[in-house]
Amino acid sequence: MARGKRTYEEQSADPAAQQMLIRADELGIGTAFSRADDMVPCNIGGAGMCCKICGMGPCRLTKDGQTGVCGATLDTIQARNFIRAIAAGAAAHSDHGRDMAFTLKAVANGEAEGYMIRDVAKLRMVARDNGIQIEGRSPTEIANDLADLYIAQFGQQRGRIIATKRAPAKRQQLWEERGVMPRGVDREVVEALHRTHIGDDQDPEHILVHAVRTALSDGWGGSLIATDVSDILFGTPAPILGQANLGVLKDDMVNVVVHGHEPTLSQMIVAASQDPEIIEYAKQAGAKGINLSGICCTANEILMRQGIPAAGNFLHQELAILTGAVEAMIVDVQCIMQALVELASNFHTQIITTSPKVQIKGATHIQFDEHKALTIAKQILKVSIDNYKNRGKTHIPQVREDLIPGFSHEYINYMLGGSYRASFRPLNDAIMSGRIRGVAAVVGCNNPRSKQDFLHTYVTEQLLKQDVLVVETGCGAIASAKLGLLLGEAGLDKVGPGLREICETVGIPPVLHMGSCVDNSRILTVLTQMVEEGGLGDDIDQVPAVGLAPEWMSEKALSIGTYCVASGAYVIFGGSSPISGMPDRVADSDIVLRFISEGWEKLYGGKMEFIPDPDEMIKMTLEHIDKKRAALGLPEYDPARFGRSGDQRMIELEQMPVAEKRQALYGVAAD
Ligand code: NFS
Repeated sequence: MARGKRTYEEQSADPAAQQMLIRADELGIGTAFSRADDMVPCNIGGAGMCCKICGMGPCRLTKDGQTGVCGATLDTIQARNFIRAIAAGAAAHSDHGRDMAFTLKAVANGEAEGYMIRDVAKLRMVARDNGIQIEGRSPTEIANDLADLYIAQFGQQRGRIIATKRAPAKRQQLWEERGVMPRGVDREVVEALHRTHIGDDQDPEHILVHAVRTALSDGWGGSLIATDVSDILFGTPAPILGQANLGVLKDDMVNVVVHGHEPTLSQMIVAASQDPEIIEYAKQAGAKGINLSGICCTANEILMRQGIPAAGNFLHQELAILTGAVEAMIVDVQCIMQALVELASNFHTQIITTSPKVQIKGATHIQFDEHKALTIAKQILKVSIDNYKNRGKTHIPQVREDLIPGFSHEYINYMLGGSYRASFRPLNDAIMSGRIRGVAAVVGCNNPRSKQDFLHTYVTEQLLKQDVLVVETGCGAIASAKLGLLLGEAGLDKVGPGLREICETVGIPPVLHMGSCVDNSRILTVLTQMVEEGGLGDDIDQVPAVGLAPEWMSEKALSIGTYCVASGAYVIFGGSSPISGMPDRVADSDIVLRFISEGWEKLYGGKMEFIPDPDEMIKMTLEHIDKKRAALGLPEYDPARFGRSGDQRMIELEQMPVAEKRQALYGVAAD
């Protein structure tokens, strides 16, 4: 049925989502999908041409040569809008990292109920790499020092964020030369706000220098710290079986959905949900037990560590409640729609906010405190169980897919060589020979302005056919999971012959789920290790790799894109550009847009482009990969050259007549 401006099929590529959108209409309930149809985006603000940083405006610059009341030119306004978005994104990721570091400190001091140091090996490795003495010291002693060191990175005023030392040597030198080496996380974010206050930095290129420094404080600072500490406290991910989509909700169990980002709470909810006392409590309420699932990046955190199913990605948060089967949605920080509370009032679902930073009017607030984590997690679960009796009719779409997430860089390294010879050599060799044409990171959000999951999965599938190995994080990874691309056997018939051979040999799916959005730091580590392994140049900008965020919507995505560019990557965003200008109406209103592409490429070897058309995205990705291959002197990619030694070939050989098989295998005719 067509309604509003788009059909259900135009709103989402996911059949489970389509079912729930029909249900929403039957009930007369709006969702982000319908609100996006009703809300025409402001074309002036959308193009970055509106300035509202002071009370003399807002100033909308829509004519050639026009300036704001203060005299600000269009390019200055666009650069200011852009850096403010990046600063907000960097702040969000980094504040998450800060909280993780504080939790590590509390664990080291024995003050964090329910937590422990799960990955002592990673603790020791990270501590050693950061110059902390590890010999003869207990894990808590080491963790104490590491927590202090990491906490200090946020408020550090001078010097450089310590994790930047993990980048390739040449890249570090480039950052020093360009004046973008981040000093401290908070300092860069604060300076971004200061510089964009009325009457401060007014040279767009100069503003964008600091945009790069701010983003680097996220990627090689806050996010990297978040990933390190999460692994130390909750375990470094390794492949595990999981499931994704709304079909993971269960009719006969108490459904608790955790949504947000920080693993501190969700990990404790996982632990509490396995507590016999809580399971018994659920049974007494008439349920078979507790069924935990996740939405957004908190889903990724518990999916890749414990195999807890993902109910969906960003646009599934409302759809999960529409099933009528969710007793409680427990949220912490980031990507939580305010609409949840109003939507939930149509059902029995309780929205429970938990962060001291995030409250929503109408939601139940049970504040989380890592010092009493397990107690609070149990309290939250009891409130959820008590709500089971209020459940009405349910509509759970029976749509779910298996997946194997958990490809941390440590595991990829191990998987390529085993514990005997863990190494990135096989991956580099596969790229150098041309079996793998290059690597693409397909990451980022859902955006209701485009068909949910379509851009992610279309781009992913097309790149796989071109022998491009795909790594994914965030909501993009959940999109591919829902389509069944994160399973080896399910995906291999869709990939190119050379990539297939590698996947079969190593035993990996062609799309590697590397975690949540802060775990894009893992991708930086993989790229660095590929460089250090040798054969693919001496810096990240030489590796045949591209980053894509086809359905981006959050400011965090802009920060990620910017630190990836500054690290040397070509980054393609889908959808619209927040600084596009309107070149058809205002000449040269795309100066900033051009600068972050051509200008940044000259400065950092990476560039940022906004390309709405998925086929164009794929074309540009492949052109870039081939350009980088040629610059490295690697053989031209030729799909006909490989693919004759994998599992598929074995099946073909099995079916051949003996003589033909001898000829194929040994090059000799039958006797
Ligand atoms: Ni990333 Fe994760 Fe999803 Fe986008 Fe939001 S959940 S941190 S921002 S919407 S990918």
